[in-house]
Amino acid sequence: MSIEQTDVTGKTAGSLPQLDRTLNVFAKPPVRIVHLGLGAFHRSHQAWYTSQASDAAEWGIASFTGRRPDAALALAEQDGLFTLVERADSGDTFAVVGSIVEPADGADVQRLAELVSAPATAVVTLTVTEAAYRLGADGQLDTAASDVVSDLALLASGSGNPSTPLGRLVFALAARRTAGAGPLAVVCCDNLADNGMVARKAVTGLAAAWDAELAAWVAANVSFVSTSVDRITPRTTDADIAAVEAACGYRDNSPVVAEPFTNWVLSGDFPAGRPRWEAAGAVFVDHIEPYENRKLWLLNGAHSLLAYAGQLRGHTTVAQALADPQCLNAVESFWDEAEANLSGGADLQIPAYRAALLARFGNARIAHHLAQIAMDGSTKLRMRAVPVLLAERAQGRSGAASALMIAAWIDFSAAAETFHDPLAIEVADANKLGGTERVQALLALVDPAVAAEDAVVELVAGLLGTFAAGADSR
Ligand code: CS2
Repeated sequence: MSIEQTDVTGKTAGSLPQLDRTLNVFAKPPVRIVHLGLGAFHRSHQAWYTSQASDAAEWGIASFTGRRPDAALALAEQDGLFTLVERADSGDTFAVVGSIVEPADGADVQRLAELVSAPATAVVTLTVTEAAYRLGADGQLDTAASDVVSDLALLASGSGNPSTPLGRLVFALAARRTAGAGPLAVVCCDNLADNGMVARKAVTGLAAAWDAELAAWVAANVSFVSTSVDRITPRTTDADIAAVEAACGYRDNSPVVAEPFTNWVLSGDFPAGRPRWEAAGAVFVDHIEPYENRKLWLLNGAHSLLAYAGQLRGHTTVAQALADPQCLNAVESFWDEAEANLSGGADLQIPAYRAALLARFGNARIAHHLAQIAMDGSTKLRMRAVPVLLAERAQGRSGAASALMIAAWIDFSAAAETFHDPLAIEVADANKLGGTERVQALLALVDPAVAAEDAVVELVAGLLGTFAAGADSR
């Protein structure tokens, strides 16, 4: 793919990019990857890596939206092309990404099944959000969740199309089995610990509840690859669209803005092949856990802490919250706890990783909104705060800095005007209770084992109100 970049600070590196396939070096690559979750992050990450692979000409992506068709409609008007704005402290660079060759409405389940069952399709990637896997706090598929129940009914009766991403994927995998198109890899790119296993449990759980033979086929033919994905990608704004127009001289209705930093670590098999993503810097490892934990705890953990603490203290973006000493201290203390429990040795380069995070979070030109990060906290805290808290307590320490992240979430859940969470109703009910009972009920929504420990309930209860306006002394 031809990538031409412009430095908006003045110097032009190459000619201006164009949203025009005829000007790109390659014609449309054939669809060999199907993606679920067409959003900004997918475009700045997997689509970018695929466009930079050394065999990019062979790998096109059909990318399906989640709940609404809008992103696919807008992208389809541009033949799938979009501008990636890399926003550094020092300026912007612009590049056209051409790997998405078929932007599609997620509701078009027949097209999804057609593409997943095509023999050329080798990889299915997923960015469907942490909450979409519908695993309960016990780590198993929540077969009582209302959307799981209704998808299973639709699958069983054959009377309509499933509406959840996992239901749609299972439907499409059944079509691949019928077509005899052979094995393929499902690559989970959501921020979950052991995300390949999570995807496996969700997919096989749903398949087994529908059709035992399909579940056996999935077990024998689908490889679930675990990955750690990283690139800060805030939501695109109208100002971003105007910036692209001003710098590039064309109208792109779907640009995506991201930090220059990007990282992808993968572990698992690709039985039908894969793009040579390593040419773009992707790393393939045998043991992903240390990388996963480093990213989930240090980056995502700090993000969640800043999201709740920062908003309680009146901040809007990550960079603003980080500039507040009270929030920064909380992050550093949480990082100390996380670091003490990260195994992986010197290879993980934790001091350099922490320093780089401070610089990445401090990039004030990336307006990364805390409200966006604050969403789905009950699921996110399970990955970001709970493992560190439990590890600290297992070592005989208090885990106070991890507990503070949960306390901030609890305070935020009661104070927020908009509270977006798969358990929002349960959270609202728990918030009607008082004192310790309330804290215990809220903790139980995050992790029942944590809620069962009276000492943790007391610890969290004692930390409530830390980030209230004017509470600077803690
Ligand atoms: C963030 C992530 O919204 C969130 O929960 O923590 O989207 C984060 O920006 C990415 O994982 C960065 O790679």
